[in-house]
Amino acid sequence: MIKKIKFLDLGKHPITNNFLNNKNPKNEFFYNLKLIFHTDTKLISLGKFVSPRKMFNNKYAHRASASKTMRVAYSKLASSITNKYNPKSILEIGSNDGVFLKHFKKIKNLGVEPCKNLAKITNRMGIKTYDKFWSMKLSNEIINQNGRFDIIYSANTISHIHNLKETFNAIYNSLNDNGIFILEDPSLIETLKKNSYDQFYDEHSYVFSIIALHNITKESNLEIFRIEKLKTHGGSNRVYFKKSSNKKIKITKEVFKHLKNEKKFGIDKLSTYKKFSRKVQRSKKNLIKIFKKLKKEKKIVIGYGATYKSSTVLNYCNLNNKYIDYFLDTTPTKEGKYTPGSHIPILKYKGIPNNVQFAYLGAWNFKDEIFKKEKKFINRGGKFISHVPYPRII
Ligand code: DWN
Repeated sequence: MIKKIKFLDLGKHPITNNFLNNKNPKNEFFYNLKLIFHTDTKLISLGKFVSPRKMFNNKYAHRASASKTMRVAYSKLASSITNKYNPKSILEIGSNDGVFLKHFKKIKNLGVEPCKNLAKITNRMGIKTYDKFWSMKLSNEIINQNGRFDIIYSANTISHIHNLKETFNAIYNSLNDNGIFILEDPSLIETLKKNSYDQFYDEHSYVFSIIALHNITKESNLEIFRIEKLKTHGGSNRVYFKKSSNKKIKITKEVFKHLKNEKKFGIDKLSTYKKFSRKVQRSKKNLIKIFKKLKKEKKIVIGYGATYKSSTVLNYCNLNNKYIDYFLDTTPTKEGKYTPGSHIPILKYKGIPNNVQFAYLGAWNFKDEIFKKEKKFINRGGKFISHVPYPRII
């Protein structure tokens, strides 16, 4: 019997991509953000999914190429795929602004990107992009027009798709017999270790463990054969799959090591998530304490990086414009807007102004890049605030 058990209620949340045009919007959409443990597959998911069309539309704000860290990571991965597998064709599911696919102009490269504003960018770059949601129907349409693929890559996208069974079946369908599917998504074990509960929001229907991925994909005849641990996005896994029928590719030792480590950590036990839930509630209390103290001391506090993730923190901890004067963000489509639910203005990044004393790290996952860039702020005594791995002033 499939059992789904709720272990954390994060309250009411808006659509994280809904950056607002004004401070007092009418009819802003909210949903209940709850987290669920699936006892059969050991998956962790949201309790209720938000309609994909509400989230992924032609006003999608996030640009994968916005950070140097990610531009470098995608360029390195492209070289490594080319050197190791020498593919003749590649398909990317969730191609965003083409930051990865642009490295494959010499071979058959195709994108799938349901956010029409983004698909337009890559189509203009000469990368054929289907502006549709990934499905078996689309997989068959692409096969009819372009054939199957040597490599299918998908970063920070599969965790956003509700129907995993159809998703993986369609990936199997679109792969050549010797083809490889590479998935990259935030790691559940890292999320638990870092108490980064902001990995959960409308778009992240799932945060994957290797155990859950192993359990789900075997039904689609896909098999994990290699795993790379990444620092990106607060700790991610790059997981390589082959068709189960392909015996030429050997399963590496790390795969068994990851499965063993996760089991030892308790990824498959409800008690692990109950403990996480208690830690998250404590984190909320302590973060609010920091902001209240700074407010009382009349400090000038801003936000740095109006991330989708930070929406979970701001709305769960009721942090609004009373505590954070404004956010700075380098993404042009977020400039002049307000953060969803918390209604904090977002300003164009032109360096941190001299009067700012504290900056809440919405983009804590880019801490190293940001600390390097903001030496002037740090040297003049400016401090960052982060809730990861626990609420603190850095
Ligand atoms: O999975 C997802 C990830 C990959 O991207 C999506 N569901 C949505 C989005 O989530 P996010 O907003 O939490 O992602 P990032 O990449 O952590 O966002 C970083 C934000 O911070 C961007 O808006 C750019 C901004 N930024 C900045 O203003 N100055 C980033 C850096 C590094 C900077 O120096």
